Amino acid sequence: MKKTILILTIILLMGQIMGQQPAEQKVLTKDERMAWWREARFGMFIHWGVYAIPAGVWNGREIGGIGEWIMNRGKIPVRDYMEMAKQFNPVKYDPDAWVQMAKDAGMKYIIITAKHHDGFALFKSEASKWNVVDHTVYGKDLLKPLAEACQRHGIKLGFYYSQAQDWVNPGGSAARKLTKEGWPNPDSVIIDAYTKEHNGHWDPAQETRTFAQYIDEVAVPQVRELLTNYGKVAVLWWDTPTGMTDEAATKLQALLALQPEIITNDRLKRPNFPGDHKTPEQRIPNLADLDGTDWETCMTMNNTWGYKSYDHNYKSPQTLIRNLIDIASKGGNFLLNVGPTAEGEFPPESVEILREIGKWMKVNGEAIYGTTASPWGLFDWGRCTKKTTKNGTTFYFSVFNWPQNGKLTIDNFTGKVTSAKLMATGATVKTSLTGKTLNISLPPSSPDPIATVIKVEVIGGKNK
Ligand code: FHN
Repeated sequence: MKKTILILTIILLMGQIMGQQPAEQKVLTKDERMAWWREARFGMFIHWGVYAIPAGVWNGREIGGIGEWIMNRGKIPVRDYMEMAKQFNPVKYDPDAWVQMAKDAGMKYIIITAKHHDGFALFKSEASKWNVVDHTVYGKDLLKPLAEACQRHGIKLGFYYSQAQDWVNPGGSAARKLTKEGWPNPDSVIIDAYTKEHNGHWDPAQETRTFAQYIDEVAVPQVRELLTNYGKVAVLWWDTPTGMTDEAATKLQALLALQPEIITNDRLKRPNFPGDHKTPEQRIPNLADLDGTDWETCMTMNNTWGYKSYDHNYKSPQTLIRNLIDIASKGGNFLLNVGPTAEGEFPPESVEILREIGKWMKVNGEAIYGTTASPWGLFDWGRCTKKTTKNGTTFYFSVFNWPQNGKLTIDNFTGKVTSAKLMATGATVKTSLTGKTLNISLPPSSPDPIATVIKVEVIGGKNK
């Protein structure tokens, strides 16, 4: 009986959605939907919400862990957290400046937390008054101007949506412990807790609705609002399927028909809702971990996704640029996070890092965009990315460790080199073949201490 009701619900939901679809909508293949994403390779993650107000401190005490988890880690009562949120007033919010900084850094898409686990919606929602328009002094939708700015700048916009965890809208689940990757603790006791209604909650106010009611009354209508009210949405980035059920996941997945070109990730519910790409977090997979599925590493610049006033432990531009190259050389995407302040500004350290990344991308971006994985795996001196062209293949050898003897060799190389030059200076470099070994002669010092790219164009060959 329950299954019949579910099937009828889905049919009804699909009917509603299809009714909003232009009849001529062509169903795209996955490769067609993923084409821009595989070309882009580099995007900006934005974790922004009322958690930027406490910024890691509550009642004068520093709360450990990632900043956007302060309500959970601090076991803050719902009433107190909501009271704090009223003062959210990002008067310095300038979405055009944000998008320009992402664009100048060489990023091609932006994913912003439309609603994170604290349930606070950065957009006007009829499903819950716990949103920036109805609950804060600021009183304006934050996503609409961002969507307009992305449109103006030709940057794709996606929404992160915490579909299961919601620590304020009653019935939303609450993970109690996270693994180092940020996932709920796989320990059986904890997992068991997730499947029981309300385990993980710390305030009775979180328990006045069931999870199923939360899904129907908050998550489904809000995802529909996000996929209806903001123009074309390029990505729906689900997160932490804590307590998620197949029934709930099926309802949410059905809404994607509102955006036929949309891409989603593997976090709606595992393992039977794989989405379009995997999401290694705060780590870059080893070649052995890769199985041909599209993947995107998401990573913080410091140690927190949401802003914390005292986390100044930022990775260097060198580390982040080399991460980007390493990821591209393995065929993945890099989603690099910024956690804006409560006033609506990127932290100064993030601005500076984005500027430095942009300088490198301005010269070498073609070694990242639209490339595929190296046919030779990794080199101890650096990485390789590849682009198939109509005339043959272009290889981009990114050198991290400049050879003392001025020589690079690449074994198992086939084909004829037609051009070889340093992208940083445009200078031609000498190459030669010894059997199947390509020899590249380099100047005494590296023009770019972070990574000098050697662009080698080849005709023929079987360097797969
Ligand atoms: O719990 C979240 C966390 O706050 C953050 O949003 C990351 C980003 O991928 N995802 C979850 C942890 O895996």
